[in-house]
Amino acid sequence: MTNPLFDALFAPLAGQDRPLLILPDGESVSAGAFHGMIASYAHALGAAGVTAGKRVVVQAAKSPQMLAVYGAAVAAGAVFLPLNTAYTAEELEYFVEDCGATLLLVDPDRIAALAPLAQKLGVRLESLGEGGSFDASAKDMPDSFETVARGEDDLTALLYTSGTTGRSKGAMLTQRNLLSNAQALVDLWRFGPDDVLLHALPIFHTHGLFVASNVVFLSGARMIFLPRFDIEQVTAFLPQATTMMGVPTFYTRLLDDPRLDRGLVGHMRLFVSGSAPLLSETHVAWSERTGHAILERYGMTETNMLTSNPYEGARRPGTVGMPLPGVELRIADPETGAELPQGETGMIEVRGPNVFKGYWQMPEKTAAEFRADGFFMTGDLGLIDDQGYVNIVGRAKDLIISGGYNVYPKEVELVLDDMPGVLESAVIGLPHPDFGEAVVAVLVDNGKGIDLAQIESTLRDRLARYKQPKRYIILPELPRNTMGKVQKAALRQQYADQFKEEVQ
Ligand code: MLC
Ligand code: AMP
Repeated sequence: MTNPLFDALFAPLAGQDRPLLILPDGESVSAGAFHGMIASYAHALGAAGVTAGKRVVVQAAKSPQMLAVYGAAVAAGAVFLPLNTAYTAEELEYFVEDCGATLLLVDPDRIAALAPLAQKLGVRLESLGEGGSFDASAKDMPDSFETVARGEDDLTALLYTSGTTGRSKGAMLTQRNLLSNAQALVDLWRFGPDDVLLHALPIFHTHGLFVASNVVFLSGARMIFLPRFDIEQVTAFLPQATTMMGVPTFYTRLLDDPRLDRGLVGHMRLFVSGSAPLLSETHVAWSERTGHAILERYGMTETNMLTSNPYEGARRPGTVGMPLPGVELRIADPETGAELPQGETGMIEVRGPNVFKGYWQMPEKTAAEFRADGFFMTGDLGLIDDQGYVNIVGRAKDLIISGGYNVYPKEVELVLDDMPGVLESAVIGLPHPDFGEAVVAVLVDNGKGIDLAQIESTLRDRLARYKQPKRYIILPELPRNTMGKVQKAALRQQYADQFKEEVQ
């Protein structure tokens, strides 16, 4: 049966003995074995009631098994919904309920804690990984599977992204979105069977799942598949790799390590950075230390990758390069949508086969973010310079990007405003040497006294760790403009040096 994404990414792996995933213990999973895992998981999905179009939610440790469930979902025509492992049970509940999941896969040690939630929501709960019930079910299944027919417009994945209103939205990604982007990146970045990608990103976001993994599958490359960014493992494996994709924190952490030198990266041909702004100084320091110019690219959950610096030609620090082939990009007046002349700053708007289908069951929110001619408003502000490179100069959306994870202040403020003692709050991102930006909460006391220990303890249950403020500032009142709007820019300016002295 035809299933374009499966046929391009996973079908070619069948029967190949070559290593596909090299694991930190030196073991590897061959392409053929991975293809077999996908098939048996696809049967197990069917046994769990996951038929075409149904949602399978996975909140589990990064592992070959988890990656194979992605392949299995594509094979079965199901919708894959990976979740950050940092999300709390409360956050998880929202996603499972909102998407109407059929199956929830979690690490084996979380089954007992999540059983009541699964029962309440009527979702089937299974465990994934060593000793997991889902693996046990897959074990008895055949290692070949007839893929379910799918078209390019069919939904393949739902990735939730928070919003400025505080409520997360599920970005619906189709087969075409993922495939067109992977094809463009393989070409542009010259991926091929000789490549070994050092993969230290999580696989629950676009960067680690679609950009990194799909490019490897499509090009016949292999990857060193590390559970997370651990500096010891990364420095140990770099000499065997040809490419690495990372968020800027990967590069600043490596620059802080005395082992980083030209010898360590002697086998590398390409370093890619994205998901957050790479400081020019990091780009320059990296090229002085290693002789490599980091290739910075720009993307979004809703759009996959949008622009890239060139493979050949100048990779210009502080820019995100040119639109990918097939991607239309314009700079428009945020109010009117009128296209602005080259060099002027405005909203970055995009259109192309990479752009998502809309937000899950939110037609109004979807409509509000598209122009009538089909261009999607990214919420990023930028300009196109005189050499055609896109420069991101700011964000129209109130968003903090910390270590490559997005934090929408509104979501944190809603929780803080509910706390006893808090009259109101403003959550801002301040420059941080490790995470780029760090989440900081500015609080106003309502006269009853603010108990920070209680606030921290409540937040632990309600918000993922990376969303929790790294620091609290208590003020008698928030700065406001004449319209009564909180002046976050003034707060950011006033406290810009908060983390300057932070020792890593
Ligand atoms: C971990 N912590 C973070 C954090 N990551 N806090 C803020 N921001 C983060 N990103 C918390 C930990 O829970 C811990 O809390 C403390 O900070 C220090 O943790 P650590 O051990 O130093 O963190 P580590 O596990 O090493 O993780 C840092 C990281 C990781 C940068 C390696 O966050 C990471 O892999 N980020 C990549 C995110 C990503 O893939 N983004 C792509 C999105 S897709 P404590 O206090 O309990 O010790 C996208 C589209 C596109 O944006 O264009 O790609
Ligand atoms: P996400 O919603 O997690 O996919 O994050 C997407 C956002 O990350 C974009 O809208 C940008 O604001 C930001 N982003 C991604 N890549 C870059 C980059 N190279 N430079 C600056 N910002 C980036």
